[in-house]
Amino acid sequence: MTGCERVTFDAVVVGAGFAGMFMLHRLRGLGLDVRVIERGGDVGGTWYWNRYPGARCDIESMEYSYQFSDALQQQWEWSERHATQPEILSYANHVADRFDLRRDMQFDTEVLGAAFDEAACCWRLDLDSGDTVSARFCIMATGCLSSANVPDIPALDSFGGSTFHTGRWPHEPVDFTGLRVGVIGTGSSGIQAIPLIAEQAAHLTVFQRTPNYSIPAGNRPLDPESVRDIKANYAEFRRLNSLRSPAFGSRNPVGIGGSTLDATPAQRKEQFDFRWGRGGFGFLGGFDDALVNEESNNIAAEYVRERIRDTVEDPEIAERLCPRQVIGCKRICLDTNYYATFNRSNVTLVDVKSTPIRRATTFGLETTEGEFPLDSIVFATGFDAMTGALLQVNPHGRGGEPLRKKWEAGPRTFLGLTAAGFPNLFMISGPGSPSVLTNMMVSIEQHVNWVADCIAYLGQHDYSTIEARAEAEDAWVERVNAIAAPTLYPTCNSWYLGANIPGKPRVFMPHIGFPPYVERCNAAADAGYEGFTLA
Ligand code: NA7
Repeated sequence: MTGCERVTFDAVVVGAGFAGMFMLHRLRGLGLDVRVIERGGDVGGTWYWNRYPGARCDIESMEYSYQFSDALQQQWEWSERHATQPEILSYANHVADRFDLRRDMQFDTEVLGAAFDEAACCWRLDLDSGDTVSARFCIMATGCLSSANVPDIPALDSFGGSTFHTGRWPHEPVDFTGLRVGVIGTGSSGIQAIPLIAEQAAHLTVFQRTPNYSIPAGNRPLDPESVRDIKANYAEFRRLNSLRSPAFGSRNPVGIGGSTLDATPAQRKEQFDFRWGRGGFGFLGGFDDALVNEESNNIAAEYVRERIRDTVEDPEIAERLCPRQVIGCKRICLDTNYYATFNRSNVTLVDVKSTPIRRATTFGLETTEGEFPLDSIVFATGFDAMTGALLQVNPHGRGGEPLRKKWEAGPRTFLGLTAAGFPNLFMISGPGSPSVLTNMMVSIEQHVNWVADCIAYLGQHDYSTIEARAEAEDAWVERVNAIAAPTLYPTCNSWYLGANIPGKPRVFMPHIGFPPYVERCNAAADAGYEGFTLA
């Protein structure tokens, strides 16, 4: 541990969501002095900020939880198949209390910048409190979906009503009773919020740019017998999940497999009917080629379009709600009564692709078709995903190189955990790792464990720094692209590609496939951190 004597902390962790919380716990276990810096007022990350009506996790609750403590997973009781935001937040609070995490956390504090001091071999972080803290290790646990995207609507300042973003929802209750509300955006957040806002508001106008595929969530109270069954063998349940590409769903019904094209129409219908009725993720699981064969994909897509046409009474509105892109290219949404909401007399659907929003006015939004009077606008317009929060802090590495410059043409990492030129900086679920294509809790724990083990190794072998090698990073970027290229993922404008943010480089950011990824991370560590320079 040479050259780093003057640091304030051994490690600084940015973010107190599920990644930052577990990172603190693991590093404390190594005897490190750690400080977590969090811009929110408490723990929970995504679940602290996304308090909009209807917010729920799309991963099932028996899986969307930590596995590092068996006592914790045995004692915590989830109530529903898909947990609500308040329930997940109370889980985060329980974990913070149980492991006494808050005493090393600093809330309501934003990290404005971070720079590697080569002479002192430490990271210096500037905080909005005016303080600077230094640490040997800087761990960015800033989340994949935490930098809110608010579209640049001309004259938005002139709007006289209230505005909200789903990802920065107020902590006080929001009451839309008697109001005319506009929701912009029909991704997961919009699709969850729209049915509930429609029930409360006097009138709801939905401004849709691209229709999305949504499958019934099939949410329900958890069956006590199935909970007992999972808890009796939780470790095995976790192990089986970790062997699957998205790291969840080992209990989802097994499909026919093979190509959709080889199945008879009756077999296809049976699979899709069953999966649609069962609800939740797993709709595409009947066959193996939904995300690699366009024709097969279109059979599944057409099935969903048929369900939309069955549900929505006005055929013209139904057609407007029918997505045309590849199904699964954007993350599939799960809903409760989304399409049926468009049968309500107080709901209007506006297609802002054919009639774009021109500007905001004092009284509402003006499209090329006319003005829509509104009292409130809800932005369900998503996030600058995967890189947004990292680039906001914009760490400066060796030679003062800003991450923004290094990533000008798209993110470059080794293992989605580290970047060449940025010693002792780790990213939890960074671009180039499976992250958003998996159960995030599983990916978070795998990353945190890898980072903690790495830091322990450095201590045991008296190394001060670890840094990804440029050639290892180049090969990794190539690998992530090569895996994604033959799939259907690059065919639409998704946030996986950064295509939702004007000007963002179009690069497929996540690594597809959890098990081979974990194998690669473990192999690097087992070989004495192959692909890294240890100094
Ligand atoms: P998403 O999935 O990025 O959805 C954002 C929505 O907002 C989507 O329908 C966008 O249309 C729409 N959008 C974005 N910018 C605009 C503008 N300028 N005008 C009109 N419409 C716009 O974010 P969510 O918060 O719903 O979900 C994010 C993830 O959180 C989700 O996948 C789950 O993992 C949980 P577009 O499709 O870009 O045309």
